[in-house]
Amino acid sequence: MSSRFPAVILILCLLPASLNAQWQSAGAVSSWKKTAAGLILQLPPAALEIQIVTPAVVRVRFSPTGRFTSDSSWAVIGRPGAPEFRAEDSPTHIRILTGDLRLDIGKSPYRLSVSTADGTFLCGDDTIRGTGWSGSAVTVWKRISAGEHFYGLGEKSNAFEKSGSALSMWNSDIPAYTENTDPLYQDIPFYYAIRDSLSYGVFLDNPSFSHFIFGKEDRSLASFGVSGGDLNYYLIYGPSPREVLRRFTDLTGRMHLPPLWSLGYQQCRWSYYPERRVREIASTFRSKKIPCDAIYLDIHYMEGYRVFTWDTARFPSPSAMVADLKKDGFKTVVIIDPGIKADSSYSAYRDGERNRVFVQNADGSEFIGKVWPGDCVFPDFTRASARSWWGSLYEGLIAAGVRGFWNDMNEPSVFDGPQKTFPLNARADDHGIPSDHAATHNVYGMQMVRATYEGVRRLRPDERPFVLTRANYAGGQRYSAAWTGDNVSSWEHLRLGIRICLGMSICGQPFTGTDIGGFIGMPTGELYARWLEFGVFSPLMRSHAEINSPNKEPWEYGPDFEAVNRKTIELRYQLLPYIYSAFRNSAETGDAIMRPLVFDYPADPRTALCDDEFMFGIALLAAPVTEPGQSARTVYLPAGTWYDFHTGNRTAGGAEVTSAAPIGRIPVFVKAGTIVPTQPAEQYVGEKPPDRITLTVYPDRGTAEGALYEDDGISFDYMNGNYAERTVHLGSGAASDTLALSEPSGTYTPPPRLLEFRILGRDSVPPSVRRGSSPFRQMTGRSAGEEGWEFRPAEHELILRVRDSFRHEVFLIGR
Ligand code: MIG
Repeated sequence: MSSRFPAVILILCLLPASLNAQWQSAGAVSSWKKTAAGLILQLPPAALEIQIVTPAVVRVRFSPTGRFTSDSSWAVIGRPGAPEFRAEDSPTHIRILTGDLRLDIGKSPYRLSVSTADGTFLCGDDTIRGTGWSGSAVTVWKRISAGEHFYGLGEKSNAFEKSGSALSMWNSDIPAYTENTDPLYQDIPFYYAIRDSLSYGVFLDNPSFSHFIFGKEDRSLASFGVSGGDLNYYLIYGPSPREVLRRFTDLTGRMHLPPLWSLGYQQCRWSYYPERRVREIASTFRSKKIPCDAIYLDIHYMEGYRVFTWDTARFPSPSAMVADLKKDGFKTVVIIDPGIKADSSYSAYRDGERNRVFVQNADGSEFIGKVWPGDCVFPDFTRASARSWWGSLYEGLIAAGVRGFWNDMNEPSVFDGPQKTFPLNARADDHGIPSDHAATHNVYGMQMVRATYEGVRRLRPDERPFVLTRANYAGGQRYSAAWTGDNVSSWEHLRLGIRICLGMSICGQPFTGTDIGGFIGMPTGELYARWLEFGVFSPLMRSHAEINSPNKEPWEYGPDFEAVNRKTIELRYQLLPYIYSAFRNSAETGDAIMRPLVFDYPADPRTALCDDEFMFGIALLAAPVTEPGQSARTVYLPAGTWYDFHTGNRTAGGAEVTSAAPIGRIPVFVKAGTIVPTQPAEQYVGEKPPDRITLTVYPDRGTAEGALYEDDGISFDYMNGNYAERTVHLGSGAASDTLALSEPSGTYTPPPRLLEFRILGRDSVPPSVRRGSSPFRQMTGRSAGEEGWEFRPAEHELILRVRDSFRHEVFLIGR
């Protein structure tokens, strides 16, 4: 395994240098012209284009030869029309004013410096090194500002704050990776620079091998470069990290809402078979009353690993099995790898040959590589015709009722050959322009899940696809959720999992998760329970296990852990209204669901290095226990008021607190001023309509606000307005407090249920409560199912309960 990196790096980095041993640096601007979108500058022999994408987003494109490569992008789908900007010429500089930004372009030599409109320096090229090239490699060196911190780059296991690291982008299959392994399976060449309240992002949109160095080569410089093609990057101004991410996802797109069931608990292993074992796993979940929504079939369900086939000895009647599982609330998800067995008796192979969709070597012959089925050919997913061909192959699985698709091995990973991937000179297609694997390697997996997503959506237009991938690239969130590959059953990997998911999450991929319990090895009951706790607060909650490893299902660790794990998974289901609302927000705005503290609190220096606790949705701060033998953990709470999620106790932030954390209880805090919707646990999504939605109100000096988003959970009708989105607001007035629930926007009406408001932090019983203009009844004792209010002095809680009228409601709470 470890031998492949030196090989890749040698070939991709040293080769250009050996062709032309000396680096050349961009020199004087010989001429320039203004275009509708920006400027084009000649720096013979090089050329540079600056595009004003929006007033806060600037694209820089540098070609060492003066001839730009294609202008197409796999990642960028949103390029708004050219905004207005001003260009001012002086003997030494060209200045561009966009409204939000000021660009100063030095003419001799060419150097770019970017400031905000008010003149605050944001980032600038190093005066000495600037932009340089050697052979086909191009790099730019930027000055690091005092106090600047770096984050992001997607799936990275090394230190969360990237100062002092050198990292590269080359999708790679690395089982049992460590903190020092780089690169990993998926690459998002996008980073954040944050100093105090000033942030910007850099997105290097080039899917060939690229690298990023933050103060490692020279403490004062951050550099990034590509092995070939244009140095094509976007500078994205904030000023907040959240605005950087919103603008980045304006460019690269956002996920569609996934089916609600995919936010439930998912159970996987390599592999559940035969059918009897699959049924046994499903019935064990139900008989033990441990909630679960999905069961995965790994590679053994296929006939000799031939994708889109079934092993009929192990699975004699797939449709019947899938239908029975469905009756029990289980969705079946199957793995599909890119390799297609080179076997002339196999229809996918014959059909692909006929359609000429397979990757070709430089000489036009078909590339053959070994993966699970033996000798295989591989669809060239960079070609539109191959993608649509591939998409249609899912027809049979969809007809059999399979609900989700898991795309693996798509870095692409190949068992033989020097680089364990395709030959770098294999043919590829760059939006109609002949290209090669070296130039497109990092989008192979992304284009595979694009083909899968588009095909599945075409075949089953009424249902949102659920696709899970191991390899991806910037923008891949449009097609698929992502998991962090082959981790290990160790405490270290639990810690790494949080960090890696955070990195992907702030780079546009909100739907991430780890193999809960660890893929390789066997966790102790304690480690599994703790990992599952983190899983509740992971966007994707899926357990997985390697072939030949012992059983790792939630009940495999003895009755005590089984009870704990049941409660942990139940908590996930209780939180689903909150989590789904967070997904909706992410799908709409691009916001990350799981966020490092620095993302929400960039001006707080104590958040800069923190990667073992995180925000989950708007309101929750989760601090998983990642060490053995703990019954409490220290949690840093940023400034403000927080409530302990488990006790409702109020705590002041801006300090570390010790939170009780016996096994089964993950430290979670709720940010004051928010509202968290929950529901009773269920065995699977949609088992029965919830009879109650609880909206717990966590006031901040008497006020709070939140939202509840609901829809049918499965179709795309929400895009046509068939959803119900409501806001809840607690306000405090002179004589009374007001709790208002808006009428739903959208046309969806959820099934009838009770709404329960729990307002925390109330010290005394209110003299009166009115619902609109009528007095509201005080309940005595606990009379669930009835309307009225109740004060619980010990809990400092005021409870209001009404049947949901799906209309505007106002409660006036007297003082
Ligand atoms: O070479 O399909 O990361 O989740 O169980 C291993 C078998 C191939 C790697 C995936 C893992 C999956 C396994 N796959």
